[in-house]
Amino acid sequence: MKTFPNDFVWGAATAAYQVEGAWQTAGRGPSIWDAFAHTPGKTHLGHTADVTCDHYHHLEEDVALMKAMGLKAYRFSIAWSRLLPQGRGSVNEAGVAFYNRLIDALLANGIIPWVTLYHWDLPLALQMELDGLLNPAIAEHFARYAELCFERFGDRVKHWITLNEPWCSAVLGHGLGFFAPGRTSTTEPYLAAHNLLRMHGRAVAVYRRKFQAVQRGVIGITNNCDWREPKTNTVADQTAAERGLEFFLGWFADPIYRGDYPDSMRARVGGRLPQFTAEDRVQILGSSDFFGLNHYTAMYASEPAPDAPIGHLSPAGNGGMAEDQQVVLSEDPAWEKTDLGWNITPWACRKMLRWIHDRYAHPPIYILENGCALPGEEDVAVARQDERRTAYLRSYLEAAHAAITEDGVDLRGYFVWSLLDNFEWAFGYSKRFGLHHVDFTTGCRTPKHSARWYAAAIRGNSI
Ligand code: GBH
Repeated sequence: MKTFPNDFVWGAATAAYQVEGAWQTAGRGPSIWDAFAHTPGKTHLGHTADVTCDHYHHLEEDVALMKAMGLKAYRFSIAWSRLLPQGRGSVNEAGVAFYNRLIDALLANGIIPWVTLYHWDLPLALQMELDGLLNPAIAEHFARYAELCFERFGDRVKHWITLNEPWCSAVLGHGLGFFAPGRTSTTEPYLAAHNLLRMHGRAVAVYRRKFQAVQRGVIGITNNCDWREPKTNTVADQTAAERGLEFFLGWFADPIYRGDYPDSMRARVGGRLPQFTAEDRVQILGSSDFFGLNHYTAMYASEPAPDAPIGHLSPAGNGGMAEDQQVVLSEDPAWEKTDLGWNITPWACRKMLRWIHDRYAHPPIYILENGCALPGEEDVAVARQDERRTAYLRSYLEAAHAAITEDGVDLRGYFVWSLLDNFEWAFGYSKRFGLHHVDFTTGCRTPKHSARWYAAAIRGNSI
């Protein structure tokens, strides 16, 4: 048996667009994901999240599921366009009321809310009128929206996450066009990423200047990173793997913890990689009270042969703009895979944590997402017997435990992705990550084996 530190935070996560539904209810404005999903050909079978889990109308029931598991914390996101239908300007009080009900219900059940301000659902008006993340002014608009959230919810919310996985917004949204707003470019990912960091920096500055002393909460960002394992132990492959991680996580974490993009990126991306103004640099440096990590999988990395073409290994990208980082990815056919084809590599989770610990001077870390999609789970009978998910979660938690006890990593919490089966972005409803099965016709929720196993782990603070 492996016991976790005393105050270890056991959580589960969701995101507004993936679970809420009620896309036109009570004054919610459209987001870029509504527009994207409603565009033919962008999502699996044209699926949209107009209804999805209908969490908007199942709020009390969903909090009861969390309570039944003994969840210590619940990570959810606020839909910017539910509060500000146009992204700026007048406030939709019905949207504020919905999140007040959710926050109050969580607290009444002893569950700590961890709130993400931006999980990819940019108000459509800001895309149409300003070009969204490509316009430097987006940072001010985000800071104003963030301030509204601190004002209205900060008396009860003490854990803030500015952005979820800016890498996805940059690479998948503006590089490969796989996510909203569906742009394809080798320049725009770097511009979007730069503005995302500026958005984060501004929002944190507002929180620290006006709210933190009184509200006494913490604020940070969560970045995603898939581990890169050197394919061989040659220096060339080790360097390639390191570079792969710098292009993936260093891109977003180095400016926050070290003051600029990694040297390897400056050298390869050249003039397409923006410079920080002195003001932005200072605002972004040190702007995270904790290190949020979303981690799922790993690949081998190797140095390309002199004449070898650099290809995208997967439609979801290879951890940076492939053309720029010059890292060849591959995988071991022996590795087990999830329903998304992602490798199940728990050992890599421990290495990932150690890498962050070493590179960023031992920050407090929270794994804010980890989980897996499994096949056949549209059938509730199959979903209830998800022992493979239980095994996945146990193996990653074992790796996390080793990172804490053997490597001295300051890991303080772990959030499963996800509480519920939900709208899996471009894959629509075809991929299921939930601890609870959702019947998308009836809205019925059913706990899977993994939900019961997780409840026992929480109860015992151990696996
Ligand atoms: C997260 O992103 C999101 O925050 C969440 O909304 C989403 O539902 C959840 O994960 C599940 O997808 O093709 O083998 O190269 C995950 C970020 C980035 C992780 C791409 C896997 C590709 C693996 N993902 N990465 S591979």
